[in-house]
Amino acid sequence: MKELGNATFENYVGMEQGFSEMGYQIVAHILTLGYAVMLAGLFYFILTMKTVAPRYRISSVLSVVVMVSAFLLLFKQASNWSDAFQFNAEKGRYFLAAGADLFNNGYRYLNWLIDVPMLLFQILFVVALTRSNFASIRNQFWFSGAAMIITGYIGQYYEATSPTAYFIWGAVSTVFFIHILILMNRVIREGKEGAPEKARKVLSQIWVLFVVAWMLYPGAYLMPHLVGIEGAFFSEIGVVARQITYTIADVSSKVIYGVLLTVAARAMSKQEGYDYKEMTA
Ligand code: RET
Repeated sequence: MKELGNATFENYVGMEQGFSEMGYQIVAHILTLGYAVMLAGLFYFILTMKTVAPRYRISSVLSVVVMVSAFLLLFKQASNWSDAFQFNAEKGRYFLAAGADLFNNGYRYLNWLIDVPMLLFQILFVVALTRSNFASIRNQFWFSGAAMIITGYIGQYYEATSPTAYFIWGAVSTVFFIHILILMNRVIREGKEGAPEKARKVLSQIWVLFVVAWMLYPGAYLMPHLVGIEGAFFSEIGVVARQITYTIADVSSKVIYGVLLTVAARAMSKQEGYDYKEMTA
C-alpha cells in the first residue's frame, strides 16, 4: 500500500482489485456528462444575457467564465481517468496502467480556486445589499474561499496515508466554509428586502441550493471514510460514489445556481422597467 505515496484512493483500488466494467464505465460516463453540461451551460449564459437589464449582465459573464474553466478541467479529468486505468483481459477488470499518470482529484481543487470566488461574487451583482458593505463582503468571500480550498487541497493528499493530517486540514478548511455560509446567508437575506415577490422566491431557492450543493464537496472529500475505510476503502463503491457526488455538486453549484440567478435578475429587471418579453413581443 505504501508504493503509491500520497496518491488518492482511486489509485489504490486500481492497483489492488481493480475496477469492474460497470464501475469503470459509470465514472467515465459521469465525467463526460460533467463537461458536456458545462459546454451546454456556456451557450445558455451567452444566449440569455440580453434577457436581463445591462446592470445584471456581469452575473452572466461570471457564469461564462465558470463554464469555460470547468469545461476544460472536467475534460482533463475525464481523460486522466481513462489514461490512468487500463483493461486487463485476463482478469476482466481495469487496473492502473503501467507508465501512465495516476488518477488525481487535485485538478478539481485548483479549478475551484477560480470558480468559488466567481460564484460567490456573482450574487453580489444581482442582489442589492442594504446594510453590508459591498467591498468588505467581496474581500471576505475572496479570502475565505481561497483559504478553504487551499487547505482542502493540501489535506486531500493525505487521505490514504495520514488520517491525522487529512482531518486537521479538513477541519481548518471547514472553518472557512462556515464563514462563507454565514456571509452568503446575510447576502441573501439583505437581497430579498427590496426585491419583487418572484425574485424573493427564487432567492430562497438559491439559498437551499447553495447549502445542499456546497455541502456535497466536503462529502466527497470524506467519501473514502463515509463508506467505511476498512470495508470499502479498497472497493470501487467509494470511487464511483465520489465522482457521482462531484458531478451533481458541479452541475448544481455552477449551472443551476447560474440559471436561478438569471431568473432572479430577470424579475428584478422587469420591476425596473426592462421587460425582455415585452420588448420582443
Ligand atoms: C473541502 C475540504 C474539506 C472541507 C471542506 C471543503 C469544502 C469545499 C467546497 C467546495 C466548493 C466548490 C465549488 C466549486 C464550484 O466550482 C475543500 C472539500 C468544507 C465547499 C462550489
